[in-house]
Amino acid sequence: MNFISIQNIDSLDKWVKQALKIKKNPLKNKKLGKNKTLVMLFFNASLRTRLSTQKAALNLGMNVMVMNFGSEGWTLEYEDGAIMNQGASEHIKEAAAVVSQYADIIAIRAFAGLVDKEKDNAEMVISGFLKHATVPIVNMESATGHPMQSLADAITMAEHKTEHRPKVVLTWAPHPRALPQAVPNSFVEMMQKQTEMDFVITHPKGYELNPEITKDSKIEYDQNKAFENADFIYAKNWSNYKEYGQITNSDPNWTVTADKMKLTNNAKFMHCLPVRRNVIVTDEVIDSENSIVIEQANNRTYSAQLVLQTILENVK
Ligand code: AN0
Ligand code: CP
Repeated sequence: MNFISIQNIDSLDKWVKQALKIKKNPLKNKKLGKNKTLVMLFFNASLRTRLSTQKAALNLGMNVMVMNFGSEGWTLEYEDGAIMNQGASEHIKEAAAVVSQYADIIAIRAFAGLVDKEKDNAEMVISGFLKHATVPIVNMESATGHPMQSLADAITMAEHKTEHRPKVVLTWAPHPRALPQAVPNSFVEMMQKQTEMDFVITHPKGYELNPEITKDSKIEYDQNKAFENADFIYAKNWSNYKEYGQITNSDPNWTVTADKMKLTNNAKFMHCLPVRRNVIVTDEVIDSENSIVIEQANNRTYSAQLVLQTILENVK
């Protein structure tokens, strides 16, 4: 069993309930991972994913090895039949097979390059490991998805919802650097699996996410209108998907402010972090009582722990 996408979750309600059970007693399965090793490979920076996934593995009694592959590993070749007389030193075929000798589970972070849409959509790194590794693979944010984040988001909303059918708004916000669509993609896919929530995406015209992911999810281009009566505001920047990887809008009017939060039903504020203060969201909002970003980060541990536990139970 691999955990690559939100689509690997059969019943979201069931997974959220299980994660909340783990949160109540995180050390209950301390023996499950005994003598099993998680190898985490990072092709990009991380704070939360690295520490929460490591903590989850330790809670399960696993051993953990972490490698910053992007800066410390050999440059990998992914193309079949490549004549390797250029920059890459090692082929994914050997690299993935070799890491599998040391690992019972391999977790990988490899962001979108945001240059070549087809390459990013092909998930070169994750697909290469899926093809050539011999142990389960976990996605810690790939080119197109960040499912462990969205599972943590679902857990956090379940804990903080006060309405029977809350309204959840995913809002684009400006950012000085081009960011991937992975977080909003997985958030959308997770929201599509919610049975008792209304969902609206708001972003400037032209910033549509991949339509194969958004499908018939509602889009409202007027941010103020989208915020009306919302119970959760989930802010995130992403770069343009059509004009791939470009920043075609940096309008500060899209920043989440206290005035905008006043339009909501006393909504909770969410962001996956790291966040640029006073660009994505004002200090006033992120420092307010309605901000649940730290609890969201805390829930990354239980999201990761459920994923690792499910895999360990399946390979036993
Ligand atoms: C990354 C992104 O937007 O995908 C990671 C978020 C979890 N964010 C940045 O690079 C700032
Ligand atoms: N939210 C998240 O994945 O944070 P890091 O990039 O710090 O891991």
